[in-house]
This record gives sequence, C-alpha cells and structure tokens, in this order.
Amino acid sequence: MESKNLCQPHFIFIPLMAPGHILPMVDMAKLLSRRNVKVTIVTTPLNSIPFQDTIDREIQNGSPIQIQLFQFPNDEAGIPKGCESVDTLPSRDLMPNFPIALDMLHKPLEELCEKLEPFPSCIICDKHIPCVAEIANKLKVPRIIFDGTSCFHLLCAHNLHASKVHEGVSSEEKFIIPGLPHRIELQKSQLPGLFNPNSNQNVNAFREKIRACEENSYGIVVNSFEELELEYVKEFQRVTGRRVWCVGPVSLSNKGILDKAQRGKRENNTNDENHYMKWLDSWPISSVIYVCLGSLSNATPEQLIEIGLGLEATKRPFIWVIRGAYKRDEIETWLVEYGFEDRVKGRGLLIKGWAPQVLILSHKSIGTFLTHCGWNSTLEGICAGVPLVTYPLFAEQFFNEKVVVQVLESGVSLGAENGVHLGEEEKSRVQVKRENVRDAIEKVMGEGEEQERIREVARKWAHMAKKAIEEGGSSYNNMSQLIEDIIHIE
Ligand SMILES: *[C@@H]1O[C@H](CO)[C@@H](O)[C@H](O)[C@H]1NC(C)=O
Ligand SMILES: *[C@@H]1O[C@H](CO)[C@@H](O)[C@H](O)[C@H]1NC(C)=O
Ligand SMILES: *[C@H]1O[C@H](CO)[C@@H](O)[C@H](O)[C@H]1NC(C)=O
Repeated sequence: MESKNLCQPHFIFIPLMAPGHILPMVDMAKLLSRRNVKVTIVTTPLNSIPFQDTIDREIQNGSPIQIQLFQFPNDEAGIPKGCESVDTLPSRDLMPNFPIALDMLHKPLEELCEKLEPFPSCIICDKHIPCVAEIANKLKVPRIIFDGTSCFHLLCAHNLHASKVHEGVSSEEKFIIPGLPHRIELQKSQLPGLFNPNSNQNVNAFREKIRACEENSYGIVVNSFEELELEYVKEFQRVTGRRVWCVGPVSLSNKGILDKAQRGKRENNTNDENHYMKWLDSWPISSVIYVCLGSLSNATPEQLIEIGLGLEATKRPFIWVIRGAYKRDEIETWLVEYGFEDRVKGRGLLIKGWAPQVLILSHKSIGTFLTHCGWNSTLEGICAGVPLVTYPLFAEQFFNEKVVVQVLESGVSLGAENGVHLGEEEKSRVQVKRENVRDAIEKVMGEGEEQERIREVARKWAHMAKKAIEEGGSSYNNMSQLIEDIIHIE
C-alpha cells in the first residue's frame, strides 16, 4: 500500500458516450468530489460540453474535480467527425461501428490514465467499455463497474444467465424469472437484446467481453438506494459474491436551479426553461402530465400518434417531449396535418428536442410522469414523488417497469407486450392504444381511494430517496464505505 494514496485517493470516471450514461456518472463524480476526494472525469471534447458548466460550479465551490479530454477515434472507427456519442450517430447503420470505436479507446485512455497525478487509486468505468479492464490490470488499479441500472435488473440478468429459463420458451410466451423475492413474469420479446443472440457475431463477442469484465471487477456502484430494493441488493450480493455500493439517486446531487436546468443540456443559447417554469406555474398542484420517452426513443410514428391522441383524450394539461430520431419527420407531418397543437392549445406544451427533465419534474404542478423506464428517468420520477405511467421500449426497461409497478407499487403499466429493439423498429406493431394512455393516466391522476393510495406511495419513496443521499443516509454511508474500501485496499 503506497502512502500517497492514503493522503489523497484519486478516482477516475470513464462514462460511456451516451447521454443516459454520462449524466448519472457525472452526478456520481460530483457527489464523490464533495467528499473531498480527488476526481477526474475522462471523456471526449464534444461529450464534455453538456456538463462543463456544472463541473465549473463544483470547482468554484471547492470540489477537487476536473475533466480530462481525449480524442474520439472518428476516422479509425469510420464514424463522421462531429459525432462522438451513440445518440448523435447520423444513421442507425453506423451502430455496429460504435463498439469498434470503444475498443480503440484502449491506447488513448491508457496514455491518459498513466499520466494522471496523483496516480489513480481507482477507475470507475461504464461496463460497456471493456478495454478499461486491461488498462486497470496493467496499471494495477482497482476497477469498479458502473452499470447504470438497478440491483433488481442486475439480479434478474444474473439469474437468467444462470438458469437459462428464457432459452426454452418462444418469443411471446410468458415465464417467471427464478430466484426473486417477487413473482416477476416477463415474455422473451421483452428481454434486452442481450438475451437474444444477435445475427452479428461481432456484437455477440462484444457482449461476452462485457460480461467477463464485469465478473472480474473489484465491485459495482449502483445508482439506486438500499431502501428502494433491499432484498434485491442483498440477494445480488449473495449470489454473485460481488461488492455492491448503492450511492443514488445521484440526480439529487443537482440542488441548485442552474444544475437542474442545465443537466445534460447541449446547446448554450436557449433559455426555454423559464418559459416552461412559467407555464407550469399557471397550473394547479399535481395537475400536469409529463411525457418523455427518452433520448434514444425508438417508438414508431404510429405509436407516437396513439400517445398523442391518448393525451388529447385525457383533457388534462401536459408537457410532451418528442425526441427520438426514428422517422421523426413522419411524426412532425402528423402533428401539422392533424392540427395537434391547435387542438390542445393552451393545455398541451410540446418540447421538440432536449428538455430540462429534472427541473420540470421538480415543479409542484407535475402530477405524473409517462416514461420509457430508462433507469435514470425512472429514478428521477421516483425522486419527484409522482406516480409513473410506464411504457418500456427496449434494453432493460421492461425490468424497470416491474420495479415500479410490482416492487414499489408506485406506477401503472401501459401494457406494452413486446420490446422494440434498436434497428428493428420496422417490425414492431403498435403496443399501446390511445385508450390505454387515457385510462392509465386516470388511474394515477383521477379521484378515488386507489388513486390516492398510489400518490401517497409515490410521495413516500421520494422522501426515502432524499434521506438516503443526505448525510447519514444509506447512500451517503455507502459512498463513505467505497472511499474507505479504496483507501485501505491491499
Ligand atoms: C454557456 O454560457 C455561459 C453564460 O452565458 C458561459 O459562462 C459558459 O461558459 C457557456 N458554456 C459553454 C459550454 O459554452
Ligand atoms: C450500504 O449502507 C447500508 C445502510 O447504511 C449498509 O447496511 C450496507 O452495509 C452498506 N453497504 C456497503 C457496501 O457499505
Ligand atoms: C436520463 O437519461 C435519459 C436517457 O435514458 C435522457 O433522455 C434524460 O435526458 C436523462 N435525464 C436528464 C435529466 O437529462
């Protein structure tokens, strides 16, 4: 054990280049640096822009945190210049080039890490960048995985891999995930692509590599808190023997208005958040529906139209964030031809592009959040204390829906039956009808005992989340433990 580590541990954060992955890692890095631990976030120039300001504010407040940049291997990986993240790829056909680019990070990352001062005590890395394993081994630095999902999902994935129950069933057949505290039923078409071997062998090989690197890491940090899913945290630790630190919900690190407003913002010229806040001010408490299907949303135009018609049918005020790149122009055309914005004039606010989600959700007039159940959005909704209406699309989102609806009992499902894998949107049918949208929203916003109960439960979780991250809370303590563990590592 070198004594220099004892004085000043230095944590290196290496996030995956995708907004849903970068944001929680930046939040986690901020939390850690506020504990007076030196932190360096390593990323590429374009990916650093959205969080540069928040890190500058952190530094002004005395946190020992910095950003170090390396060049994205655009030319080598055949990805156009100006594009350094999954969500900005000009075409889905370029998706397979992304893992290639990630493999090429080996050299620039290793060179950068070697030169850092003080020498790194620990690398916390997104699990999708497996080349970091070799770097950490070579530098003899403990490597901790950031997975970006919940312990619930981690345990489900582990039990599926171990039992292979999903292999014997057909695509739309339901089966129970073994070894869980709750009876969780899914169908194979809802599982992440990971559980359906890909036609592309490179993709399969890459996934295998990720799994192997996960297994031999020093441990795993999770954006969750123990109270939220205690049985799942314990069981995951038990079956895998891994160290797990639950240090979330990390989005609660954004306390100031500026941090909330700018979180994940890419442009620096708009000031729309004032407009949104004023608009929200004009509505009664808990009356507005907030709808956002994520930054990589791949819902088809037919599906988005049903959502829009469902929102219209609720007769309630709403904010609808439309982002997804998939056939975006078709939905734009529909909006115009149907006259959607006129029909919902005064009570429907469309945000076409990025939205200050944490800021919006923190407004007291928000009454529910219709979400795609990406884990960071799910947690942000939980922290906002509003019931969720769930519409999972792909990746581990169907697991997150189960967390909300069955484990926390703070949400209602829209009833989507099949996942829509990225790149396979063509094949997908409409999953959710306008009536489903209207009815589900009534179940969380309408009058009645059930409705009151679900709102009460949602408030309870938000309260627990805030306590977890405060001094003395479980996530605060887990972060202390993480620091201790790294300082005292043999
Ligand atoms: C964004 O604008 C603010 C104030 O106008 C400025 O201080 C800051 O440097 C800008 N940030 C970026 C990343 O351009
Ligand atoms: C995380 O915090 C909880 C509650 O304070 C504690 O029981 C648990 O042991 C901690 N986990 C680690 C890895 O420190
Ligand atoms: C959370 O991640 C999703 C993508 O999964 C992204 O759309 C969203 O913007 C993130 N949250 C915030 C507050 O930026």
